[in-house]
Amino acid sequence: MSHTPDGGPRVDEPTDVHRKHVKTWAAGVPAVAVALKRGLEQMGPVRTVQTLVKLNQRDGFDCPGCAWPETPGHRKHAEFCENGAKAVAEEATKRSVTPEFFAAHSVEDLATRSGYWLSQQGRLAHPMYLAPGDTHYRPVSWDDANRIIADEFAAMASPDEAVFYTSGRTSNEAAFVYQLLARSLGTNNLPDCSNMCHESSGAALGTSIGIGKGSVTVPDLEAADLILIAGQNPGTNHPRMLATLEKAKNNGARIVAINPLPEAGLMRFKDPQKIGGVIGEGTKLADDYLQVRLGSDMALFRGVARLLRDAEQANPGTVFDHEFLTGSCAGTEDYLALLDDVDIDEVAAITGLTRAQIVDLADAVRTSQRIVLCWAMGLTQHRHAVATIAEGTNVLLLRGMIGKVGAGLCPVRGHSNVQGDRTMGIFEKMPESFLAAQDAEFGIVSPREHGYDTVAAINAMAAGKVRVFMGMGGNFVSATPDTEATADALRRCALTVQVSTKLNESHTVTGRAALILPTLGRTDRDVINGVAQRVSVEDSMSVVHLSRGSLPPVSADLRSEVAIVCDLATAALGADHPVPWQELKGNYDAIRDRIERVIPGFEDFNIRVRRSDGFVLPHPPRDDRTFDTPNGKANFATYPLEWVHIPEGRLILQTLRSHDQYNTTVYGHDDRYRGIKGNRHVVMVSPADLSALGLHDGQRVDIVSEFEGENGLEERRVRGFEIVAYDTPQGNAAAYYPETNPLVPLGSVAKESNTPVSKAVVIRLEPA
Ligand SMILES: Nc1nc2c(c(=O)[nH]1)N[C@H]1C(S)=C(S)[C@@H](COP(=O)(O)OP(=O)(O)OC[C@H]3O[C@@H](n4cnc5c(=O)[nH]c(N)nc54)[C@H](O)[C@@H]3O)O[C@H]1N2
Ligand SMILES: Nc1nc2c(c(=O)[nH]1)N[C@H]1C(S)=C(S)[C@@H](COP(=O)(O)OP(=O)(O)OC[C@H]3O[C@@H](n4cnc5c(=O)[nH]c(N)nc54)[C@H](O)[C@@H]3O)O[C@H]1N2
Ligand SMILES: [Mo]
Repeated sequence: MSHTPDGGPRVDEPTDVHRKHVKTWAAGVPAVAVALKRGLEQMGPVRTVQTLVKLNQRDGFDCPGCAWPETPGHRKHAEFCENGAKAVAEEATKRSVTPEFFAAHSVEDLATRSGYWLSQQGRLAHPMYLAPGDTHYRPVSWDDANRIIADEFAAMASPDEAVFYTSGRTSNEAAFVYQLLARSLGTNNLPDCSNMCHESSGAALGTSIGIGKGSVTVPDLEAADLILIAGQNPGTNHPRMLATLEKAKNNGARIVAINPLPEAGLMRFKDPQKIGGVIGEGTKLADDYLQVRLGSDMALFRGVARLLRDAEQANPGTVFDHEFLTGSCAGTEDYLALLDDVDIDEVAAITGLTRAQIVDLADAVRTSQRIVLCWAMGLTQHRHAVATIAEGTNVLLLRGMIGKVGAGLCPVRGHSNVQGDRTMGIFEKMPESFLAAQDAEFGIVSPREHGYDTVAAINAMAAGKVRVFMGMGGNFVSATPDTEATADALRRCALTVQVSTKLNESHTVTGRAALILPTLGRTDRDVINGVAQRVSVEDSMSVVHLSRGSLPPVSADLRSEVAIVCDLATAALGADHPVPWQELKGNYDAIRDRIERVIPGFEDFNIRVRRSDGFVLPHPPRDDRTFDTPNGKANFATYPLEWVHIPEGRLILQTLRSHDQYNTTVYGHDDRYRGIKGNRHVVMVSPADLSALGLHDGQRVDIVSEFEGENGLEERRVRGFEIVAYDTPQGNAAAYYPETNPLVPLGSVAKESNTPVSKAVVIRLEPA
């Protein structure tokens, strides 16, 4: 893991921080240089050319980097993106992890290495088995691996002793057969990375507008006149979004960034594909930068709503979209009544903004005609995340900003197919309509009782209720909260199975037995029965399109995720099971035919997905302003106002991504835009807090989190972090994920969505 069991850094990790200038612009020439360097290091010249020209191309593969869509009609031009290129280099590396590697390194040895070291070893090349009591993984045949899992399934007292986790890179086809396997076995235990990611968005939007997905397209953003970007760092995590923002800007949009940190990518963009981006100043993005305190966005949105209401009362008929409110919304009066209690000076105190900044924002919202609200983890990973997102939605509803060109709600997804996986049924509580349709199609009986989400799965493992844990991608032990507690929970399983491309910490923290099943990635050629297979994915804006890898796999022993699931299902459920697993495995078109018959919106799937830009799934609010809620209306939410309180002498810590990582995969140690290089064990603290706490820049500290546990006040500790004085609001701190995951308490979750609260951890700093 990224820390020793007592919370210190790993021996192989660099510990000296090099300070650089904090950047005020993103991309440009350095981005190209870094991408090429990493590409050449990992892939060599031939694969670098082969991959980078195929990225997000019509006949190429979907970038495993993020879920930002391609601009329709433009997929023939390579859209350059530094972090997309790094993601590809990481996957398409020529290095490989062979059985000889595992013979040389015991699991105990591997467990002392950092995540960075593990992933640098290269692509997993052979199925490996760790037998009970063994010290080393040893090679195993695919047939034996499937038999080991099938035997363990057979030994379960109930199908609910199995847990099937999914990370968001899995294709639609693989996700569909994977959930079909879980439900054929008889369990809905299908936790996924989304439970830690945009679950709060799905929960809020589901109640408010009847569908948990965003309502805008790229052309909408380009046509907007006001774009609010709250709790998102697109310069690092969705770099291709910057090109869209630049276009919107050139079309006259005003951009407002709402973020505790001055993120370079929100300030200025130098497009490396344009001469102006190479030698010029680039394009200014955010017109206004609102440096809010962590967890204060709900108060800000409510303050804006109050000012809108006051303006409407002063000049009736000029602010609200009355036709929309009367015809399409419910709960408007209740919500407006709630605004009586709002005091703008209090909102200023909560957010850390000035009254003038809040009034300015409200004026912008009042006078703009096409407003888009974008957000990501800065809103979703709070205790009151669902209420916060619902509040932002309320503001847009007041102005009728949904279901019209240039306006709408834009939760920006993370993993490249996390949205598609959910559409395919990766969810512990899929609706009856899905289960009934699937049962009718296949002649199975899916269980109806809801399964475990991610946090519930950890609790069940800790309670000894889980026999088999299977991970379809991802890095469960590092991505989840409360690392040591989660690790102990995983160790209680009889068997842990990881379907993976790269070595990670979840291969070193195992059940009594463990399997590593190496799989093909997006960039790899996938040939079954002599026919090249293609998979499909759904991006953040509900566009479904094909992806085909073309690189020769690093080893002949890799299998596709679809093949792995179908062969396991055959071994576990028998050749005469009603689902024709081998037929599905033999041709992915057959899987798409089934998806078409089970899931609405996939009519003529195989035909439409072959069109150059794929096709867009239905979205009632966006398509025709209809709302698939129980009352058929868009609903105003009326949550009590909440924000994050900062206890005396304590700080609120957000855990976030550096510019040089993909979730738990650390690409390198250069958080270039924030000017922090060489060491990831850092904590960013405001100069004002440093003097108040008697600490100083460069000092080594332990970070201790404090929370109310089952046994009263509990703490967690990580050691050896270096303080970096940084421009963050007073009372707020920031440090990298996953190094700080041990600090996030398992019991600290968002209401309704059960998402771990990774952006508001109460901490104190103790000099080391
Ligand atoms: N290169 C790269 N790309 C990625 C990923 C990656 O790790 N690396 N991860 C992918 C995944 S799975 C996801 S979910 C996305 C994540 O994309 P982001 O959500 O951009 O990721 P984070 O690094 O968690 O950044 C959170 C941002 O929100 C701000 N923030 C934190 N708390 C608050 C708050 O209370 N209010 C406001 N207004 N702002 C706040 C932080 O300062 C930071 O700028 O990126 C995806 N793309
Ligand atoms: N403290 C804190 N915790 C967080 C977050 C945070 O902001 N703060 N963010 C949360 C979020 S938003 C998310 S999405 C989760 C991420 O949680 P996960 O999705 O579980 O984690 P990743 O690091 O993306 O998974 C990386 C691993 O996936 C495997 N992999 C990569 N590509 C493929 C593939 O094509 N197929 C298969 N089978 N395997 C593949 C590789 O082995 C790699 O090691 O973490 C969450 N945890
Ligand atoms: Mo995510």
